Amino acid sequence: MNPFIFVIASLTTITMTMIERTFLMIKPEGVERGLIGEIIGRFERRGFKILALNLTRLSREQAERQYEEHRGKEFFNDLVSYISSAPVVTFVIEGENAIAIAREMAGATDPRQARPGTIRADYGIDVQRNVIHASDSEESARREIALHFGDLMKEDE
Ligand code: RTP
Ligand code: MG
Repeated sequence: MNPFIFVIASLTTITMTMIERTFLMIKPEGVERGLIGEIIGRFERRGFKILALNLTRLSREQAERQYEEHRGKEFFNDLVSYISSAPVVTFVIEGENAIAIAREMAGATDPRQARPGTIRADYGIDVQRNVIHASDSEESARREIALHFGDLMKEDE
């Protein structure tokens, strides 16, 4: 192979296959409706490794911190009350391009707009009760993993 093409191909492979971690949360109705196994199974079958997992109920403060980018928006209070109203499952996955792929698997925010085959389309119809949260960027993933699984970050230091 032409050495120049080889270098470009190798660089492309390196940039295309970034091993990432991302934060996910099955929202209260997902837990209540018995969808935990169903949803986690999708990430396992896709090939992601589950690095941390917790069935927990978020305090109001934790829910506010989780969604702090939305503070001041008209849906913020309802969102925080809802997320802290009952148990959720928080988990961290690891794998190639985990952040973008998890967002794609979650689907559009409003389940009515989400593509069939995505979690939000397959299990919901209500924008607030849209079953799952997935970090939307590398920065959010880092921040949210630290917020919910601080110990996991310490292990990496
Ligand atoms: P998430 O953070 O939960 O993964 O959702 P997302 O990135 O797709 O959407 P985002 O804009 O971050 O909104 C956070 C959550 O707020 C609720 N929401 N309600 N009533 C409304 O118009 C409205 N808009 C957003 C949704 O539950 C959304 O997931
Ligand atoms: Mg979001």
